[in-house]
Amino acid sequence: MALQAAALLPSAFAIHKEGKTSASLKDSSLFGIPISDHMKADKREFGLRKLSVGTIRVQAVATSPVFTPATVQGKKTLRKGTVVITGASSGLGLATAKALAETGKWHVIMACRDFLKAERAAKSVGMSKESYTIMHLDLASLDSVRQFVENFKRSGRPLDVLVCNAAVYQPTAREPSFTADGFELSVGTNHLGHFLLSRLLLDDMKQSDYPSKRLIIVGSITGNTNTLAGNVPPKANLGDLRGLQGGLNGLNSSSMIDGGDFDGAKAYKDSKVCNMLTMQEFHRRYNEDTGITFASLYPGCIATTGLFREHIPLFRLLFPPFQKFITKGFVSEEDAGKRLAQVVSDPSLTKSGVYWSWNKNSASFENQLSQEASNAEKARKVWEVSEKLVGLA
Ligand code: LMG
Ligand code: NDP
Ligand code: PMR
Repeated sequence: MALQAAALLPSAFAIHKEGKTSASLKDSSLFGIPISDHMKADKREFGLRKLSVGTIRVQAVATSPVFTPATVQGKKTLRKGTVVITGASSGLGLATAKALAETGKWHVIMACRDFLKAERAAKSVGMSKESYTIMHLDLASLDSVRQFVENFKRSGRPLDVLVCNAAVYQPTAREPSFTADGFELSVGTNHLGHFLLSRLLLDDMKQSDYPSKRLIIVGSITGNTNTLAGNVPPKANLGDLRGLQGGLNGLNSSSMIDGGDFDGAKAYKDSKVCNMLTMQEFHRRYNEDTGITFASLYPGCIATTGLFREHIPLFRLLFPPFQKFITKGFVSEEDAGKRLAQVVSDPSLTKSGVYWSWNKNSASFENQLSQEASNAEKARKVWEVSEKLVGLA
């Protein structure tokens, strides 16, 4: 298939254009993080860089799968890490891909549903063509997830870090829509697609010889009812999981995890609770045996991303200034990308089972999850029901 063939190309239609200007940042202290001397070099990788202006190039180079060669870093020799980022075609995923690619220490696999959009996005932020590979992944189809995993394995690359970042949010939908497998779209994409992906790729991560292997699942404050943001209605609540158990198909079961009526904003928040619970369940089951770090995070309110594309225009107009000037929770895409890039590669963020957040000075800290989002029993149940739904049990 065209897409699968394309998925193995490191770079196809390459369109260079001037990148977006970035929001201001206090470079000296890297958003105020106290940086101990020995960490400075690593942290500075995520400082601001100028983006290149280029021309339109068309290129179709078929390469055989390559194992990234070792690179020399000062005295130590460490090969380039390989990081898979889902939904790297816009917003947080793209900004993270850019931040990691420009360190020269990472090869980014951009796992995206729209190949051309991803290619344009990579070029638009100035990522060099050797720094990334785009592979097709539609999380709203379990077949596509399995196909992606096969393609990745065939590429021969090791898997060092997996970032489950992609998401959809349908705040204005009156009726649910569904994935190829008949799951309500937000939970199907944000949770179930990622659940299958990360389960299928766990063995590859185990086999990697990279010094710090990580599985990162992006969470959010809005799924946490121990915060003000998490109390804006509709609130996340997985209830007794009766809808999830029934397959979220809206026919013989509710499309909502708790069995209630469809609400797109709630479905998104519920999916984020599942993401945060899944991270903790991974930690409990696999951290000790595998040494893999499992982490989640709230990167800040990135009010300008495509996540709000389905919201009404008035919301999209007012939301960024509201977050900037009233809640002060706003963070630019670029700064949020640097935060997630830290969770991917900062040598000081290796603790597993943690939900990272950043304070006003942009220093990272271990945050407290809400009661539901840290309920071990619920995490186990979500895991067990999910593995049945995706065909793993
Ligand atoms: C729903 O509406 C939508 O229907 C749905 O489609 C989806 O978008 C969903 O969550 C997403 O939201 C929520 C709606 C109702 O909120 C609104 O957006 C309406 C706005 C009302 C405006 C109020 C004035 C605020 C002043 C700001 C002005 C400027 C700019 C406008 C910006 C617009 C962008 C938002 O929400 C409500 O019911 C409103 C009341 C919400 C308050 C919730 C807070 C409750 C807190 C309770 C206790 C907290 C305890 C926890 C302790 C934490 C400690 C830190
Ligand atoms: P964007 O919409 O900009 O990015 C979402 C990405 O997910 C896009 O690349 C999109 O692809 C991709 N995607 C959507 N559906 C699928 C699918 N079926 N298969 C593969 N990829 C898919 O939003 P954000 O960057 O804001 O969101 C990124 C993450 O950050 C999400 O997990 C979100 O929950 C989280 N987050 C965001 C916050 C914010 O304030 N924006 C706050 C807290 C957390 P395409 O480009 O093709 O549409
Ligand atoms: Mg919120 C107090 C701070 C705060 C923060 C950090 C956020 C983040 N929000 C806050 C407060 C409020 N919001 C308040 C007081 C209101 C009522 C006016 C409010 C409203 C609101 C809406 C309607 N907020 C929203 C929406 C959305 O549609 C967004 C959403 O829920 O997406 C699921 C959203 C968000 N607020 C945030 C963040 C981070 C989001 C969106 C993204 C996400 O959680 O992934």
